Amino acid sequence: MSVDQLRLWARLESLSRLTDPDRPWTRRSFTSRFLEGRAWLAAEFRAAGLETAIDAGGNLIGRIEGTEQGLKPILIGSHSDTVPSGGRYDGILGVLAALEVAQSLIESGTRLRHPLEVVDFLAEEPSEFEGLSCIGSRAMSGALTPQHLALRRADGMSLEEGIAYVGGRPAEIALSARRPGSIAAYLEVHIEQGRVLENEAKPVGIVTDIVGIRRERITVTGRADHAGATPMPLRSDALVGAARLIEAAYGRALATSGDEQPLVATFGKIEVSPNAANAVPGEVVMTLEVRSGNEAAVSTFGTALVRDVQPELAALRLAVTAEPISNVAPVACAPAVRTAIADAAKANDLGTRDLPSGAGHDGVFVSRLGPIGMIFVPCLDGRSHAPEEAIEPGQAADGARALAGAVSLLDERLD
Ligand code: HGY
Ligand code: MN
Ligand code: MN
Repeated sequence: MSVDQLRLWARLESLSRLTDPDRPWTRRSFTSRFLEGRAWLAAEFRAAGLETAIDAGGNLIGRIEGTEQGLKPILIGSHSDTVPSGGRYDGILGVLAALEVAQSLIESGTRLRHPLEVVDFLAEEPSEFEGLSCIGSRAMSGALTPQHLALRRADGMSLEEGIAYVGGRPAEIALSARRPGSIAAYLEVHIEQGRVLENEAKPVGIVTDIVGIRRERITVTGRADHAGATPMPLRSDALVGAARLIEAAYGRALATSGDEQPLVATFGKIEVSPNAANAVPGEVVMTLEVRSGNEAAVSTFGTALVRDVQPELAALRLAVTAEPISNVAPVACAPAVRTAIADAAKANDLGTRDLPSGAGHDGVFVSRLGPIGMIFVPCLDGRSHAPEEAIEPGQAADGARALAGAVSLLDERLD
């Protein structure tokens, strides 16, 4: 069974163009733009011959029945939402490679033993609901709580309302969550979002594990004052305190770069108030995100940072607090799935390289339901979460070929 490279590339072009025109490429979850993309995807799923529906958690799922009764489904897919001003391929490559594999199976008359489900997971990227990510895969795996559903975004919409807005049925999420062991396997094709495969000229990366991610809300409290009339020794400038925390976090994370499991720390989101050129910042609220394969290091980084920098901030007449937002442990990809990917790549003469994922993915939650694996393809200069993100048509097709081969092998090998 072969995949159609031209059709895959044409679909990538079509879906990526459904973006906020003023900030390519942007298709934020829970927006009308996202629904445009979903409508297009659902039409493509149906045209390809998939039984298509949206599940309770808002995931778009296209299904092909298997030949053997009672076998658990193989899931393949990714996400179709983006970060603001993100790239064209993060997420949709995995959804459209999965669709290409499913359609090629149907067209070639190949029937798998297992049911096959192509999934577009809702809101994989940090959402406007307090930054919560992987919302659809949390819902599918029973990890979306009533507290999550009660989160509200700036315009007042609750996550519960948001899931209904995209066609989900929030009241049914708890009951319809899938059970551990309910899937045969999950595979996702994704751009690497790093430089390893490009540097080593390897077309396929076999992911070994997905890093753990912890996000905390750090609040620095000072006092808003007149920027002209307030002498420097009397100020409580919250942004100066935030700068000390940011500098300290950067240095501590940098120091781990040579470790076997390095840690990365990012303050990517920051709000200053009153945020006026002529006012001393009275408060800073920012998100500390820490990632590593080393779970213990991730869980203690924020607490240690605040504890150690707090005296310096007190001397600046500032207070600092840290509140957890989310915490996801690192997850290992399943050996049987990794082997199937390696065998499929070999059968397609595609060179491979094992590597960890520094990015988070829905597979972290889907791993609660069964064995997972990820197939990385190179992207230009490793760039992602930026409009410069780029891949070649052949690279996209290589990912789809490896996926097609791995699905066929897992279908033969798994019960
Ligand atoms: O943030 C991540 O790692 C992923 O791109 N959502
Ligand atoms: Mn992403
Ligand atoms: Mn992604």
